[in-house]
Amino acid sequence: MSLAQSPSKMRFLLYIGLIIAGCNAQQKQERRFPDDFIFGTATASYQIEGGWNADGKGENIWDRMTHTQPHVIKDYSNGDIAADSYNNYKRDVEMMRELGLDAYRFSLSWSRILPNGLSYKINEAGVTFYNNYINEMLKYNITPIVTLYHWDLPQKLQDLGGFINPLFPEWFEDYARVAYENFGDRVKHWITFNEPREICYEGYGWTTKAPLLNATGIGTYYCAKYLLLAHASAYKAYVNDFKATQNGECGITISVNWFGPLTDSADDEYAAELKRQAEWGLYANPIFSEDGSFPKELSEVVAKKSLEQGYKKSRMPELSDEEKKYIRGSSDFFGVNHYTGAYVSAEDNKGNYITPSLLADIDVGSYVPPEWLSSASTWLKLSPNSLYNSLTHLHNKYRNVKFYITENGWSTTPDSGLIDDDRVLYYRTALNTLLDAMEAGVDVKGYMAWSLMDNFEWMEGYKERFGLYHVNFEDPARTRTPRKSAFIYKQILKTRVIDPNYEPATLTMWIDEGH
Ligand code: PNW
Repeated sequence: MSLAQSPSKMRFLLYIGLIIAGCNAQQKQERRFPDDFIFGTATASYQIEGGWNADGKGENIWDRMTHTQPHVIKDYSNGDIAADSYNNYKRDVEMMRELGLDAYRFSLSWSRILPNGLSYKINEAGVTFYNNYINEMLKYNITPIVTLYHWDLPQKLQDLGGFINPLFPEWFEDYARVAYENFGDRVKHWITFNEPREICYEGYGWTTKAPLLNATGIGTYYCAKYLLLAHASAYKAYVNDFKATQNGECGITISVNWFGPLTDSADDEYAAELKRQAEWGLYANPIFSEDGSFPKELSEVVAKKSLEQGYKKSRMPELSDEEKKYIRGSSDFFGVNHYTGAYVSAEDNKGNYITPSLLADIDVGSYVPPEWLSSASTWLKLSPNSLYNSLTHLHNKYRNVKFYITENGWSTTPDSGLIDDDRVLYYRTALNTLLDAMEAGVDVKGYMAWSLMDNFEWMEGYKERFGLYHVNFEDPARTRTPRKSAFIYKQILKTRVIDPNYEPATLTMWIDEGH
């Protein structure tokens, strides 16, 4: 008997077919980003704005360092003009519309708004610039996400000791209030600091970011303490005096790369834990953990080594019970900047660390498999599951925290052109593992690609490019041109699905209806 002659068999097959189709649809459904998931891109003031002394802006630590010590930047360049967003902000917003962004994360230049850093003198031209930028975004329904501090401290405050001055929390709170007062009617997402590790370890404890303090072994830890107090002060100012009327949220962004043990030995597990505590736990624990203290093992190691080295007390300052209480819980979300990962070993691949220093304190080695795809940045490799590992780890460690990925991206060389297949592979891999993490129960509300466009990559100058858009820095107009990755990102945002086979038909951009 043929199938066609057996209605019951037909019905059965149809039924099975529907189940399979249903499962497929459901599977596809599960791999979609939710409609209310916020997709955006990120930038930072000093990296894109230029206009370094325009219309009353004060000097900041990057102006000072690049002008007086140009040799510390790989190509002797600086951010005096950068991508000239100060004059190109309408084009920036047009690019956001081309990509179909839900949100745009950018930072305010403190010394553009408060030239000396202190809040008694406001530079109205600076406020106007940000008003224009924000209003242009809102015209097209693009949500501004504002970082108050992305590394460009007013030089006058640095002259007074910067983050190590106990008055720093007060200065920062005053500045934050000026920002809430002027922009908070339209800005509903605030990030106090971008990447405490890069501020404190690289800038105060080492020489890989301004202000090059090189106070190894001490600078990092003292900076961490006052940064956390400043963050908590700005958070509380928002919650107490603005939240009820402005209805927004305030949090912090911390760089979290993944550090897993090289082997499953107890020593490597401990080494990896120490590394995580030194890299990000130092800043995250006081805010997100239940006890609100600096990480336990790291504190113990620093205290022990300090005494052995003849210090009277630990080089890591204490947080008093009152300070812990003040800092604990002071964030509505955890902003994660994630780029890469490495394996950590208790014995292998150690460096010759300067003593005392954060690296000598933890004294662990790290290993990066040679087969991981390399970017144009020495530190940035495609570490396949690192975003998933970081997010699930943080989710298990700090309960009930909601996350935004506030940066994630890939660098290419200046001459690598517009076909950036490695960047496409990196983004697709990261976004797939982000979906894995969300399916595993991690509460992630949004994702910002770093970066909207090529920009001043700090010590690397213009030698490393992170943009979805290429910027021509030779051209006075700083012309922006979309790379292939821009079209791939646009497609993912529009469909909410990562199609591994999608290829753009053309590299000519357009704006979809509604943007
Ligand atoms: C971020 N790491 O810094 C910054 O927030 C951006 O301003 C910067 O342009 C971007 O990443 C690319 O470098 C990081 O060593 C610097 O893993 C270094 C690391 C991570 C983030």
